[in-house]
Amino acid sequence: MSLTLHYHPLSSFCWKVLIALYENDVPFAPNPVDLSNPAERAALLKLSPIGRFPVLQDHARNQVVPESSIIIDYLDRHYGAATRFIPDDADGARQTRLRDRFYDLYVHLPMQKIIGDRLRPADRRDPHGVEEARAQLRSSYRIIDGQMASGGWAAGKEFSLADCSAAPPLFYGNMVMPFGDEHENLRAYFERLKARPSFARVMKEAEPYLKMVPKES
Ligand SMILES: N[C@@H](CCC(=O)N[C@@H](CS)C(=O)NCC(=O)O)C(=O)O
Repeated sequence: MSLTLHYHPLSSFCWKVLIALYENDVPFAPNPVDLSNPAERAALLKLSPIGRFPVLQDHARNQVVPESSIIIDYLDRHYGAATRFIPDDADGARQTRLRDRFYDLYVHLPMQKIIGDRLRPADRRDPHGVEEARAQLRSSYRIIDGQMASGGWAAGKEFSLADCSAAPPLFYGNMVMPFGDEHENLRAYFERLKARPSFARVMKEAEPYLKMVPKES
């Protein structure tokens, strides 16, 4: 098989890439990485010095591709099929990449901060940082609710890179800081995402692991 995805079944950034792979039924070999295992960590670091997943390895093209957005761009160019993730026209592409950045920076990172803090020892927590992350997430929910007023997908009429970016942090975000009754358009958008077969499959496969997500303490 040409593609190997180095990943973890609970990792939200890996979900983002899994959605893209499942959208177009691209065959790949999943390689779950346990970062607490020194040999597996060293193997990942050899591929990508940042030591984070996802990392895609394309054996046929002799390429190692880290970073979720870059991986999806790569899949779009080299393993493209029915679902195109980045439109060909420059304005559409810019709008899609902008939304991708929005979801990574202003939804995904604050969500990670909130969950990541729960994994820290009690005396190493960062309540101020978590409060800032919650404020950012709150304001991002409001922004998304406005963006989604006319329905559709994150960057317009077509499912795209931006929706792959949106689904995982909205899933975990809603877990740690529920959307609330006031964000009707956001809730409707999330329902559309959950009904999308690619994301439904990702959620189903992650189900057995979800009990490992740390609860508030
Ligand atoms: N910007 C990266 C972020 C990747 C990332 O943060 N991955 C997390 C899992 S969701 C990770 O590898 N965490 C392990 C660690 O930090 O040690 C991307 O888009 O792929």
